[in-house]
Amino acid sequence: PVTEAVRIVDEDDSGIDRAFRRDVLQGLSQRQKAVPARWFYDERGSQLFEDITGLDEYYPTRAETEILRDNAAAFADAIGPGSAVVEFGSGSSAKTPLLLAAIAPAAYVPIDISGEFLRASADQLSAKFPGLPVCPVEADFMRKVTMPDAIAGTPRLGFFPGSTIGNMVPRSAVDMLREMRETLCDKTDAPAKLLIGMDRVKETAVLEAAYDDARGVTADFNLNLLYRINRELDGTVPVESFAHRAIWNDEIARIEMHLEAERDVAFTVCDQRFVMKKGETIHTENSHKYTKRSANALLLAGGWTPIRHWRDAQDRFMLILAEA
Ligand code: AVI
Repeated sequence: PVTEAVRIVDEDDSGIDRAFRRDVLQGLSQRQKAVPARWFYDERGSQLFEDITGLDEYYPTRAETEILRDNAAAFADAIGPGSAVVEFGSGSSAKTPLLLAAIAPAAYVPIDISGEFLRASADQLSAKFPGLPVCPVEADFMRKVTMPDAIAGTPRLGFFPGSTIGNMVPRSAVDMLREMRETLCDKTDAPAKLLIGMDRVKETAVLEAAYDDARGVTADFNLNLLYRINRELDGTVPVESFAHRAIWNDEIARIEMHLEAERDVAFTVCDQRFVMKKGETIHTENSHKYTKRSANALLLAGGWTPIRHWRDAQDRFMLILAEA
């Protein structure tokens, strides 16, 4: 049984997402132009990301799936039965069945900002687990999300796979972890846990290939942001004059994705004019990589105490269980 998704996105009278407009106009007005990575995920962006997860070069999805598959009994032991699994940014929920099959949950609450994708994946999951209450919520999980009444009083397990936390700078990651704690601990005395995926620091060549694949799918994913700006914010960005770049920043332990202007360009977005010199970039994504220590420090700063760590056989990725 799938309940109707609760819609919380804030649009103006002409259907423009106010937060998207604010982020793009502010971001393009900075000296180093930047647009937050969360705006990649319109329907096409979500589909392109799914395609990325199947690429030879993009190891994180396979590594995390391996951890979930190989440690089912250990997850069941550490988490126990009867939790409401609250998945933050569920996307296509591809890894979720492995977790749900391992721990015998009481309910599943997928939260995602992309509503259509959310409903389709909730339906698919419900078909796989008949009898499991599925309560999708269309929302931005960077802020506290009100949980459906259906899971009142049920212990909650937050599930945040995919190393999506890596797409946030530490300050935002800490804010988000605190909001997740608010979401999961609200109106219940039951304990809350969080199972979170983080990508590990490794060789530069492996990291850069994962974000600049030979088929150019990641390039399309990056460039799709410009098409989205043109479509949804009445933009005139000359997309064909931009190129995808992925660079390892060793000081901060992160991959950075940029869109580089290949010639001098001028364009408008919501009637505001912007100019860029050849070689200037729009910084579109950070993907932070962690060691066990840096991951623990981040979780602790966000109000979560790490209690278990699991890794894949090649040491590429980790899943961490923490408690509130
Ligand atoms: C969603 N996120 C964890 C992906 C990552 O690896 O940082 C997004 C991505 N960007 C390019 N490829 C994948």
